[in-house]
Amino acid sequence: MRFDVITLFPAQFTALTEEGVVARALQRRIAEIHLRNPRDDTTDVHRSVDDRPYGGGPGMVMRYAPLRAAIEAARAEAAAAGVRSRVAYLSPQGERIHQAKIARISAAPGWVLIAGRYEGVDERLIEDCVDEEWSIGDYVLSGGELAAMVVMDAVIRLLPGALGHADSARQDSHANGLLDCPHYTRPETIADQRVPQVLLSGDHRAIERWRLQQALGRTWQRRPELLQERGMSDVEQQLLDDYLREASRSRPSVGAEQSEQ
Ligand code: 4FV
Repeated sequence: MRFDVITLFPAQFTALTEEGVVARALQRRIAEIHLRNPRDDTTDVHRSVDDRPYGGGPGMVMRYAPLRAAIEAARAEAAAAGVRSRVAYLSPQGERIHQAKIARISAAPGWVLIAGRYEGVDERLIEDCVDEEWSIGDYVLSGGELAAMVVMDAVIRLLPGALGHADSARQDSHANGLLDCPHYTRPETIADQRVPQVLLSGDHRAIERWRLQQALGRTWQRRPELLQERGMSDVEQQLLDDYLREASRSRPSVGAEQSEQ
């Protein structure tokens, strides 16, 4: 998988490319990230990449021409390497990204990502050159670089061979539309807190069942809308009912608010 990132701050990406799962995936050629600064695609003596907004108002807007030139150059380089890349712009106006979308993004051979700065980019650049617009959340960043890194990290870790244990991506939270179950490691006891007995049982079916029940219960309590979206099998509904009954027994308050819903 190939990413070409159009950015005024290429050095920021060392946070992603120097260490960790993504750095290892790059070393293993499971993915590649190319950074391109649109300032290198300017033609004027001031190498200007931004200008004042028509209609006045605060801030600056990224200019059309340097961005278009950078996108076309990046797509041409990718095509020369046999990769047909689609173009995505990271912005708060984009489609909200979630795990299912990340999985779809990871299925494409290549993406050119535009990391905006200032107030954003000239709208005509989006109309003429952008295939998809993505948002990582309803808040405003000072630049699209962090958003591009978030997307690339979430995508690259899904690629075959990127994670040590192939299964771990499949067991991810959100991978099955649920929040993740609790995790424990040594020591077995901390103060009076013991690791749930089932996890010490060696009974993998019981452990799987407990982890699913925990994921269902926590999703119900913390993100009920995800469960509405996802739906549940009869077995899962039964597991959730048992979880909530157990929860209301151990923490009466839990019962109270449930009945209200
Ligand atoms: C953003 C987001 C985001 C907006 C103005 C960059 C900034 C500045 N990108 N999801 N939320 N972008 O806040 O993707 O140009």
